[in-house]
Order: sequence, then C-alpha cells, then structure tokens
Amino acid sequence: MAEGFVLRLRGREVPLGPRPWVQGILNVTPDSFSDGGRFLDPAAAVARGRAMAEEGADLLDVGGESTRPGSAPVPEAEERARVIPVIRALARDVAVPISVDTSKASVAAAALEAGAAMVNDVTALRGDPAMAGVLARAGGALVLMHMQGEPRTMQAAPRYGEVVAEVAAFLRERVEAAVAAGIAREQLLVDPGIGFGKTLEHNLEILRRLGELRSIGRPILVGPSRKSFLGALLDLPVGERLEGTLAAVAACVLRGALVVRVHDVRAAARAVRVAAALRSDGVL
Ligand code: HH2
Repeated sequence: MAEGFVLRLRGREVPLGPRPWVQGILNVTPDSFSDGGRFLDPAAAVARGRAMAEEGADLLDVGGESTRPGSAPVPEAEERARVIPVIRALARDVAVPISVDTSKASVAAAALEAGAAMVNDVTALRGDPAMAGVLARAGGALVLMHMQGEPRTMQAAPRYGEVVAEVAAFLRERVEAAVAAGIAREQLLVDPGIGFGKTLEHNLEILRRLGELRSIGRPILVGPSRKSFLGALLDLPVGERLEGTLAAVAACVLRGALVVRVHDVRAAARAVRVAAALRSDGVL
C-alpha cells in the first residue's frame, strides 16, 4: 500500500505520503457552520493559525467564504480583505504551507502573492474561468473537489445513479481539464467533497469505498470534520462531533487519504499517527 507523491507547491517540490498530512481549517468568516465568527478578527485568526501549527498541522487552509449548505456568495473585495492579511502574517510566521479556500481567481492570485502555496477550489475550476490560468502561472498546488449543485441549494435533493463511480469520473475529468489548461499533474489533489450535494447514505458510501479513488492517481484529501453526516449518525450538535470526526479521519487514513482537513488539529494529528501505523504498510 506504500505510495508517495511529489507535490508542486510554488517552486518547491514537497514529498506527500505515505505519511498523511493534517490540514488545519481556519475560517475567517462570520457564518461558517462550526466556527463562524470566532476568527473574523485578523489577530485572532493569526493566533489560531499559529496554534494549529504548534498542535501538529502540516498545512493550514484559510477561507473567507463559507460554503455550508444554504450559504450565500461573499463579494470579492470582502473575501480578499478577510483572508489576505491573515495569509501574509501566517506565511511569515509559520513553517507549514498555507492554502487558501476560495473559488475566485483574483483572491487565489492575491493569496499566492501573499505567500500561500496551495489553492482549495471547491468548484474544481468550474466557478471562475480565470482560476486555471492563475494556477498555471503561479505553480501552486490545487485541490479539485466534487460538489453536486452549488452551496445555496446543494442539499435540497442530491441524486446519483452510482455515487462513487460518478464522483470518481468527475474528479478524473477535472484532473484532465486542469492539465489541459496548463496546470501540472503534480500540482493536483482530489477530494470527494463530503457533504457537498450528498445525503447521509452518499457520504457513507464514499467513505466506505474511498480507496477506489486512489486509481485516479492523485493524492486524496478528505474533509469529514464536524460535518452533518456525523450529526445524523450520532444525533449530536456540531460542538459534540469530535469523536465522530476522529473515527472518520482514521477510516479515511486506513483507506489511503493523504490529507485530512480538520478543525481539531491536536486530536486529529494523534488519530492520524495511530491510523497510519495500522495501515497495511505501517507508516510510523
Ligand atoms: N469542506 C468545507 C469547506 N471547504 N474544502 C475541501 N477541499 N473539502 C471539504 O470537505 C471542505 C472544503 C466545509 O467546512 P468548513 O470550512 O468548516 O465550513 P464553512 O464552509 O461553513 O466555512
């Protein structure tokens, strides 16, 4: 099961895998589903970013627009004002690479300029026609995520014939579209988009069969943290989903995920180390 990738992070080539990475979530938003409003103040956001790096994050993902079900788009100037000062400060202060969670090319370009090394585009290059050019020129890593519909309406009535096959076909197609647009394959990661236009059963089926996405040939990132499928399984509110998150994180690592996107970095980093040691290739 041993596998490794080289990830191109803006001029740097960084090995990824077989040891999985923990990506710490930093939402500089008033309305994110689990931590909205806590880190809207730039100083609080930078302090949280530093703390997550100390807790064992391998990567930080800074976002200025919530994509929770029902959320509305944020104007570009507002999103930029939220994330750029935080990214600039963290790029200077912490050793781990910084990712920007945005679907807007202008925000991605400003973030890369401010020191970010990765772009997390939940639209997988379908949201802004200028996004591919930004990544082709700047050379940062890019996460391509699956979503059915758009955040405002995606949970209304998600439908699939065969969810895992459809998600895999979509991600394969998006990888090829990115490469055709001039982005190097080594820049790309793929993400099945837990909770993005998916019912409880769809999310569970994807997590059960996550290993099938390895045939795409790019590192898999998964974001199960505190999400509503855990709330549905456990009948618990968002603030009480840590144990559920850790169980999901361990399952993802055992099935080959190389990056897990989480809010609770210290706990997840411990769970990842144990799960990685228990994989068939025993990553210590
Ligand atoms: N999930 C969220 C946001 N961005 N990006 C990727 N690649 N994968 C995910 O699963 C993913 C994501 C939603 O979580 P969060 O950032 O905590 O909430 P919000 O969108 O409300 O800010």
